[in-house]
Amino acid sequence: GMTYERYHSLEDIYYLINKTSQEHPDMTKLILIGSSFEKNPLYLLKLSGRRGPVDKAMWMDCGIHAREWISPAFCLWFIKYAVIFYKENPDITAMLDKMDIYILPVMNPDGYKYTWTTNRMWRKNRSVREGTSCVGVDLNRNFDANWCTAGASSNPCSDIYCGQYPESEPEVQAVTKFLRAHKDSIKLYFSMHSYSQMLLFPYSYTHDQIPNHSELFDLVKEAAVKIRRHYKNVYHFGSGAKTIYLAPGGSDDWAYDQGILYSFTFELQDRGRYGFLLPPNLISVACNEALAAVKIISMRVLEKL
Ligand code: 0X9
Ligand code: ZN
Repeated sequence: GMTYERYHSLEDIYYLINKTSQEHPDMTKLILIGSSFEKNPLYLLKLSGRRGPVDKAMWMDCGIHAREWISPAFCLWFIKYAVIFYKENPDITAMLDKMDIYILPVMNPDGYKYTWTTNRMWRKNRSVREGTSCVGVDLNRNFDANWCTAGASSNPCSDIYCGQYPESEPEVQAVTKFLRAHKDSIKLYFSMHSYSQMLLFPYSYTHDQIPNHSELFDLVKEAAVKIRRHYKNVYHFGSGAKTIYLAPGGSDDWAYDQGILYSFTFELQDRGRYGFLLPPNLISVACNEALAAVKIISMRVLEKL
């Protein structure tokens, strides 16, 4: 129905993922992995096929940056698609039969809430600290990956403030704790952002190439070609540092250095016409093309593993 072609408040998102997990108890599990600075819960939805345990998993987070509303909308879209099309669509069926999929729909609930109530263009979380009246840390600069070097700021008033130390933020702590505990099973990492239509992979903290650069390059290239064919939209692709900019302390680079060798950041629609204010009527195309990219990359990686 129309539910997923709208943006949802934080409360609505909690309600929707809870409802989906109750409607599909055989395929889902709701896991509380921690809480935000303001004590909003960080709920992870675990999706699995109707089968026995498996040793592989995929992770996807949405809403690291508060104003990027299409990102949480995509996580909800993906969840809905998975529960509806399991045993209908061959790709999602294979994915769920071969691996568990962990989805964090809103990694930055405090910031997301703030964009609904007070400032639509807020990016960071909402942590406060002594010595400054400026609020918030950029969660995608707070991971322990060449932390706070060029491309991040140590100024608490900056939109790319890296925080007081690596993993200073409870939202980042919750995610790194879970990923560390599951790093043997998690083979694929996706972080969803907007905007600019890019399919990125490590590194962003250095211009150096990762050992499997050409492998990941071929994967994102195939995904971009598919989006272009089916949706007529252009996505740029490549390593973060070369394709967008140098930016240390990011989740994708950290996950990669933990040994998750298939690690991606997607920048969803659009390319700047509406920017973060992507109208609701564009949600379905934005999500369907990103879904196509997630599916093709996941299917290729599963063939390799
Ligand atoms: O700067 C970012 O964090 C991301 N772009 S955004 O416009 N959504 O803020 C890009 C992240 C790429 N990956 C890393 N920097 N690690
Ligand atoms: Zn972002």
